[in-house]
Amino acid sequence: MAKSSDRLLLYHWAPSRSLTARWMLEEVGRPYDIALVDISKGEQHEPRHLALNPMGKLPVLAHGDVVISETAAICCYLADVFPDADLAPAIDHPLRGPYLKWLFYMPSCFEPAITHKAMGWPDAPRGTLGWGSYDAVVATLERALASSRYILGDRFSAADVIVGAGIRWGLEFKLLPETETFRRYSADLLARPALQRQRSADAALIASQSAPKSTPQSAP
Ligand SMILES: N[C@@H](CCC(=O)N[C@@H](CS)C(=O)NCC(=O)O)C(=O)O
Repeated sequence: MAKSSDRLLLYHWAPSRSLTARWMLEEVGRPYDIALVDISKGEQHEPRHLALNPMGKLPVLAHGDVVISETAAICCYLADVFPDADLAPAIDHPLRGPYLKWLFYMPSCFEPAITHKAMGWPDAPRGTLGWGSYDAVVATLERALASSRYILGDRFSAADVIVGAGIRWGLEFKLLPETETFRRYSADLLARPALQRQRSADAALIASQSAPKSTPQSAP
């Protein structure tokens, strides 16, 4: 079992879902290190990465000897291991149930629904799909946020990192309707210093990847 003081190491690439894990690390506010795994070169399928995540995917977080993949699980783990950051309702708090529901809702309903739509796959019977339908998924989220600042009301939590990342991504790629509710929620999250820190760190990382590796020497 890891101690909260153990080293946090994020296996990361930008752009990727790993940006969400890094945002969460910024919300936690503890020092962390980054190990780059270049998914454009397929490094996520090399044996040393497969030993961490047999799915060959990012993000992966190592905390001491604990290794976690799946973005929502990483966020849930960090919120629980660093309770001082106040990013999760305690296990006996009435909001713990809704908190877990939204953490699971995004990867198990939102992601497949939005992927299905993005791919233009034909509709399947509602009862067969775990997410019901794209319209039901979007309407459920919209209703939950319509009269609430965050997904749990006035209280920001790790669930907003997961819900917010999904909504921001859906808006960016025009896979979600630009409703007033989604726009307002997304703008509120964007104002958070932790998200700003992650965005500028990853923008710098992306810029450094596209920059020429060495400066050409001047002609004699
Ligand atoms: N269910 C995973 C999905 C992770 C995922 O699909 N990551 C992508 C980057 S956004 C990846 O690593 N793709 C590389 C590949 O599949 O080869 C999560 O939520 O963390």
